[in-house]
Amino acid sequence: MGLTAVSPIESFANGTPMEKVLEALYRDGAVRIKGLLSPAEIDEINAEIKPYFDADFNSGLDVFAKQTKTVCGLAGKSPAAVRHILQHPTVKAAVNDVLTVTTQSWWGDARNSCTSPPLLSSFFTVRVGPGSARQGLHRDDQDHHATHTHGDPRETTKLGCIVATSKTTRANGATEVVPGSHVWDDERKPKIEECTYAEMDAGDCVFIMGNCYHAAGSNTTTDEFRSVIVTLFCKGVCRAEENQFLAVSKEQVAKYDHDVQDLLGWKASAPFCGWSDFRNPYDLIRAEDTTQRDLF
Ligand SMILES: O=C(O)CCC(=O)C(=O)O
Ligand SMILES: [Fe+2]
Repeated sequence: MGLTAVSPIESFANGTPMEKVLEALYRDGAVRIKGLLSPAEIDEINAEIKPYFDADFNSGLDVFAKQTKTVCGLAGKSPAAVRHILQHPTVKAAVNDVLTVTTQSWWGDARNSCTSPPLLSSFFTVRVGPGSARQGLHRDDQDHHATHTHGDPRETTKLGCIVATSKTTRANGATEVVPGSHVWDDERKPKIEECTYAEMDAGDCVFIMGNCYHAAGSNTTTDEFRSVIVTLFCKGVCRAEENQFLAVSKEQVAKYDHDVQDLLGWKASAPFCGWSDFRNPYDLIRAEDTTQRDLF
């Protein structure tokens, strides 16, 4: 019948008080902000990323259509994206509210209250090319094997901020979102009829809770590229206690047996935790054929 009963994700103007934005985010699992970045800021980011797209990188992963290009590691490639997204006051406020963890614990006779600040989890572009099939609906907090049992909107380890760097439309692959799915249990399977589409102008963003089902849409156009920057943040506790990447040089890790390399973090944890350029990090230190990447 063409008509869908799924309500659109609520949109707010940039600068709307955070209480209103967060209320909608916790209620629906996702919320849009119009004009988070200015056209000049988007141009600056796109100019910094262009050489990497021109280098024609394709993840080779099944979770992206083969016509979809990705550029990962933006924190090292685009200082403008760092400034305009990671340091944006609205992004910081949302991330801190969703992901800051404060817990009380005993240390001897002292009752300590400690606060763990959020971390950047991944920072990459997704350019969906003409003819791309839709991605599978998924929750981004699956990386941390998060479980959802209490119907609690905040029961997640992650928050996503997807910034449009081109116009995104239903036809060219706007992000599919299932509003309300953030409070579902882990058995319920999301259906396409339950999706709405996060259509955006360049500079708009959608925040998506890590427990909310979503996917890159299909691109049914013949000539439009749909580009977004996916910025995922996670709870600061989602890491090892001692930083083994700084404790042991890459050269020394390469000399250890594979089981030690794995313990030091050079084997990704399935699904999708600990990758580098969407590859298993051990690809960087092991000489043998590494076609099995163990990401999923
Ligand atoms: O490209 C998009 O719209 C979403 C991509 C996504 O959900 C992901 O890669 O986890
Ligand atoms: Fe995702």
